[in-house]
Amino acid sequence: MSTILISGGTVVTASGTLDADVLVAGEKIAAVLAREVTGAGGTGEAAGGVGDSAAAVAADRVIDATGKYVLPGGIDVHTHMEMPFGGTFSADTFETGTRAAAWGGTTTIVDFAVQAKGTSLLATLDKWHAKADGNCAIDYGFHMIVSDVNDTTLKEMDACIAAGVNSFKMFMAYPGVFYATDGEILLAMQQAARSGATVMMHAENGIAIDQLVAQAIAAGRTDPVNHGLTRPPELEGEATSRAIVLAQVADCPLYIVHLSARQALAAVAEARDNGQNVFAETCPQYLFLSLDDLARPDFEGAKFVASPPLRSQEHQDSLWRGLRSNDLSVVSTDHCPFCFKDQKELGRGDFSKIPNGMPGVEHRMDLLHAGVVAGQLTLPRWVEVASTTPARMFGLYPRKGVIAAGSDADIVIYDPQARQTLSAATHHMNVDYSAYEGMELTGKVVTTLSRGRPVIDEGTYAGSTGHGAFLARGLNQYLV
Ligand code: DUC
Ligand code: ZN
Ligand code: ZN
Repeated sequence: MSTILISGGTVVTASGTLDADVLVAGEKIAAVLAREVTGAGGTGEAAGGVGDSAAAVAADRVIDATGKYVLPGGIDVHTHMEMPFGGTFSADTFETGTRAAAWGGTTTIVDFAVQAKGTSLLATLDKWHAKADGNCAIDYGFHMIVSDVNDTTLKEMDACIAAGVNSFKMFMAYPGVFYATDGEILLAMQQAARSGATVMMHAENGIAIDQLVAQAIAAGRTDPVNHGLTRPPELEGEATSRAIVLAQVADCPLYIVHLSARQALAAVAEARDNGQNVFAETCPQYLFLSLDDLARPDFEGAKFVASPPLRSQEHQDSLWRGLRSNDLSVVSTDHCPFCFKDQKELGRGDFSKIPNGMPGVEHRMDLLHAGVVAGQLTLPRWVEVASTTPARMFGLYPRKGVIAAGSDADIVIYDPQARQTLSAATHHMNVDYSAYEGMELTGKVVTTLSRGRPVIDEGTYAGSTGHGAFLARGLNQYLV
């Protein structure tokens, strides 16, 4: 079994930082070897495997991580590779998307299998396995999008759970496509609750939104900014509150995806204060971009069309606060890239035809590190929202999400001083624009290990298609 010693770095986990060397044996972390404990917060998970001094360890390879952070690999629990949407497909395949993820320090994704109306959940799952199997550079799991609630679907939810897919996304938006009525949502929540599975909700009031969209188009307001203006934050707040009530009645764990509005955050915070099993994620685009980007001239705003839409600036402060208070527990990307040329352009002259989604899987760790640099998050909180909590929320912990003896050696060596400029010219996602073009950041991935295998090795791609394995997941580990 080959061994790697990562020496001289600062191990960062959700519970603190520790000056320690990390010994990898085969696919697992064999030991965390403390050099010196750095005060309060320096003990905890990172110290779980403290053993011999590093000097005594011989390894096949030694990676010098002096001056670098050593992190558990990022876990992005919201991606859409090759997703059918709006008459086209998201532009990253499992191959290109997982490669880009690794460049950015993400070692696990959880993608969404999408049930089309009139099809079965199990056939859908087979289809998504066929897309991913043998193509991924890093490990992956699936959630299931339920868009057709009927007796067969409800029964199949249990079979999905047995197959390691125990989180089911539903939509209060997109009438006629993914939309589920309140009654259908209640039925699916009751079904999920019997097994302790989680319902994930796209919480926007799609019925009201469709009226606003029709009014805007009829009035000739067709530019991309109208995508945002016709999806006001109040309608995200309302849908979030309604989802919370339905989950309460069904006694079902609820996870609000891609939360963007302070009204929605307030509803989540209240439910959590009341002891309900309600959780939420936000995404970097809602922390760093705004309605002003959607309003960029010459159709450039189309690059920023995603749902829920980018919000005005004041929502960003609430979201950062929510991340600190843990009312927002996770940051995922909702990576759903569509090229500007030929895909976003489908909506020239009618914003409602612009495919909804933005690229981001490559830059989540870096953008959140920018939040650390700006004082919005602490280092351990960075790791917590980007890796440890996603692992616990979606039943992957402690195999993933922590640097500890016995865990998978999914490890990122991160240079906190390196400078980089985000650009479509240098990113690895299969999309012809960057939502963050020209943004200068401090911090960059040097090396990414997936189960002990270098995928990014000192700034060079060293991975292989098909290394990534399917992860059957357990239940949410936060239920109260
Ligand atoms: N919701 C998502 O979660 N992803 C892409 C589009 C959408 O509306
Ligand atoms: Zn959604
Ligand atoms: Zn999504």
